[in-house]
Amino acid sequence: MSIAPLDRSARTYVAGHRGLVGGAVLAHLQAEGFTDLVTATSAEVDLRDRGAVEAFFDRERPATVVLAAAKVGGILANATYPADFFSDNIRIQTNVLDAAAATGTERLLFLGSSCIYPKFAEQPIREDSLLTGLLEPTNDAYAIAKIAGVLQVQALRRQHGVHYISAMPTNLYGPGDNFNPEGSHVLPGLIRRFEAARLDGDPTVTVWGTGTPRREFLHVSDLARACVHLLENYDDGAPVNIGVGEDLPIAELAQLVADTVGYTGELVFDTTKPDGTPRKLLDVSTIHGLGWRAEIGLREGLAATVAWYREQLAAGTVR
Ligand code: GFB
Repeated sequence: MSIAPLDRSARTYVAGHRGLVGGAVLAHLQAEGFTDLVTATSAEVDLRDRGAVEAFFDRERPATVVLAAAKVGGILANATYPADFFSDNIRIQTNVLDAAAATGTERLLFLGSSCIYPKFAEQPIREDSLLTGLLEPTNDAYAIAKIAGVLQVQALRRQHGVHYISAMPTNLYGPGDNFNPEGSHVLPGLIRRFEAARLDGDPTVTVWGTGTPRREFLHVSDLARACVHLLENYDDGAPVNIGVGEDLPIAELAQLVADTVGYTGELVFDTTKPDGTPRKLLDVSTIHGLGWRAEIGLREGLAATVAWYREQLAAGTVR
């Protein structure tokens, strides 16, 4: 298939439009002039329910699908609820991928995560390191579910000749994130904790782990742009990494969040909490070769996310 620009008038379904990724993808598609956008809340269509998904696809028959719906969470949520992360994600992606293939969806992008790669993969992590080593135990259930999604995309391409692709983003952040102090990822978790400490005048703030693991952070608006770019410029079964190409230690990130929030107290490291993977910097040469690069720097993106969080806090709508 020669890669053609997406038909902006064709029916386009964003699965997971109320989440961090889906919300950014929907906003980007609207900005790009897509005129026939379809969404459904989980109350309207529970994607874990195969019958409901089949009925939805029979009715809507989208030409393009971005599969951003998933059960996601930070290291503590993944370590605490592995069975839920496995079961929900396997059902969501299997139902959507099967229904898309059965109803003629032409282009589909499946979103995974950088945690699908081996815990001790050579850094930066290349896409071909997939399945070459043991996974990080705190999120192996979620990782196996996402790896299964990558393989299901490859199997559908082989068996049915569909032009579906998979993308593996690094750690994401931005407006629309989950700021729950226990279940969230590190960046929103720290924003919430430092802002509360600033407002309450707390002398110390606890950061989980040793602070030595390194993480890379991509603003979700950059990710949304990458999703459309890949749908219009990539058609192979191999997953494609999406990242910024640089990382930093958690301790440095925590200080950056404190500075951005304006917190001046002490950081305390709670080493009873897990560190997780020591590093997971993604090799982004594939997507750079396709003409996409991240544009939003961490300081700029963090300041905008803190501003957005404060607006939600004032409106009482923080998730
Ligand atoms: O973002 P995070 O929860 O997940 O944790 P991963 C990243 C690092 O931040 C870990 C430390 O070393 C945590 O110990 N950390 C420090 C904190 N303070 C906090 C805090 O307040 N909250 C959180 N959550 N972490 C996830 C996977 O791994 O990466 C997911 O579990 C997904 O499945 C996601 O793949 C992209 O980056 O370690």
